[in-house]
Amino acid sequence: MSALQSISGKGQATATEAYDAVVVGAGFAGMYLLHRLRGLGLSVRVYEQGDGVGGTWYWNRYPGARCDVESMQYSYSFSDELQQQWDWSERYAPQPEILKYANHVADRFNLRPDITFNARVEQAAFDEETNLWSVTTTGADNATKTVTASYVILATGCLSNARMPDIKGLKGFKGQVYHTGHWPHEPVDFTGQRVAVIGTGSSAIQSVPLIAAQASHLTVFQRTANFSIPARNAPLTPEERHAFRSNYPEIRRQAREEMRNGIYQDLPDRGALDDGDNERRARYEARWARGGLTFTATYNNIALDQAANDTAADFVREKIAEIVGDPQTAKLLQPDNHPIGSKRICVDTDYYATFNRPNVTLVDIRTSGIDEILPNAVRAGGRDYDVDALVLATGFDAMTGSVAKIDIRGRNGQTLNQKWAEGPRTYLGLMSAGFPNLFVITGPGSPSVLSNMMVSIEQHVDWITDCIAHMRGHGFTAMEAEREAEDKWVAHVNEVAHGTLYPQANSWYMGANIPGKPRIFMPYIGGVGVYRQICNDVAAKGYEGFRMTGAEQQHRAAAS
Ligand code: N01
Repeated sequence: MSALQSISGKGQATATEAYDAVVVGAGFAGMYLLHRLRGLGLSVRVYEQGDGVGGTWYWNRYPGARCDVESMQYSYSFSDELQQQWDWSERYAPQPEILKYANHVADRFNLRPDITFNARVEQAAFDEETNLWSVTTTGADNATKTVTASYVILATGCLSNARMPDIKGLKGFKGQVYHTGHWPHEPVDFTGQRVAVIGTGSSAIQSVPLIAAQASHLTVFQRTANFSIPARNAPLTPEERHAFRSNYPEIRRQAREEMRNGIYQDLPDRGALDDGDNERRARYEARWARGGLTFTATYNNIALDQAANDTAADFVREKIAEIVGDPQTAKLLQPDNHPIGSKRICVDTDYYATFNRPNVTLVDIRTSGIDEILPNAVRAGGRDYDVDALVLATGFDAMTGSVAKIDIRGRNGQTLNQKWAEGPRTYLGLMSAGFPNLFVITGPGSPSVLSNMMVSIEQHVDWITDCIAHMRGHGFTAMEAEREAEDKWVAHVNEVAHGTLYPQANSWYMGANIPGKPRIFMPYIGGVGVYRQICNDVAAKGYEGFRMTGAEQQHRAAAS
């Protein structure tokens, strides 16, 4: 099919662009998808609301933003030349470098001609007669445009819908207001300013030390204390790069097939209670000294067993008390209402130590919340804190937020928002029954945010590409998840989650950060290796649990 088809009717020519596939989003998922689908010979159009590639790394430009998975692993594996040639400068690359990498990939694989920037996808509606989607976008000039496509693939990202908190008086604040997830492209200078940061998740934990170093005073408003592990970030040496590069095939294989979270690491061979106090402390000390996310992999039952979890949580709480000089501040910073790891664990550089600075104040808002924002102050617990600028590190409507912003209409005109009103329902996190030929990359019900996103993105893109190749090879024009398979999968995702400590926390994994959002544990916690095997088995069994149709009509049409 050509990228541009002219459909003429009764002498009046109207032109509609028709694509084989429309991809929503030009982050790492959308870019790789474009590359693979073009490889199949498909015409593809990617719509991206930003004016550049990079997705999360395009929007999250706050001070200190960097990835928390080591860059040698948080990178594409599909091109060996790329992974051999790209030089990461640090163990955890900063956001500008990751964005540079995204742009390099876009240029290297000549992706830009098939991407429309500054275009928001507003609606996607499925036509049951033609098996085609109509996709409507709004461009920078506010003009709307509709194209058709056989497949629509949502590569919208899990943490892309920055959430403005509903705090009284926010709109009347006279100074600058920033959201970490929607940071300006121009440099922001807080020198000489009194700054408030609201929130203490990963984004705050990364940005607080840098903002504190600039601001005349920083006030951090904390509703829930979080566990954070030192990153131990450092420049990568040529030897370290070489160690990865020379062993990449095996490292990538293990990350994909053997690791629960898609990060190559040494796996624990025992539970936390299998060691005595001294041995356990030595192991935690070693992981703490090494730094990074893998702290919670010191033992194999930290996410499963409360008593085991307590040993890791106690260790981190002790570390906080050691680092923070003022005992009252240290106490506030020690998380005490959720198991360690049940909220996404944070990785920091000098976060806790920042509270030893004379120009930093921690304000506990756990019970009272923020009363209101005044034109030049934040009022909390009946006290006013004068500020010149406000940084909202209040997170995202995660996993479903960006999908929900699009008016997606499947069979019988049912919208995806109607179908997901009680929580997202998918088969394998890839498709939702009633929405044929609509795929989601790293959707709810897949490991996604519990994994190295690059591993999960590549797995989904490869699976979907193979699936579309299979459909086309067999003449199928529509594919859809079967309701029964979906129900079973949703039940399985739920059951596995409830076998762990994760659902105990009021986390964004559970939708708990958004008032009114259904409390469902959204990602699949079974691990990327297990999940990959399930997806491969489904494909090997002729896409079991999916219904493929259309080949009969094609045969009939060919015969007549
Ligand atoms: O957002 P969050 P984030 N009044 O939702 C608080 C990834 N990420 O942007 O916990 C007062 O974690 C809220 O309080 P509570 C990573 O997966 C990765 O920091 O709801 N406070 C919380 O403290 C991460 O998990 C990287 O009680 C309010 C904070 O705001 C995810 O993105 C870097 C409030 C939000 O924390 C999200 O992280 C950054 C209100 N009305 C992010 N509303 C790396 O790769 C919310 N809060 C390193």
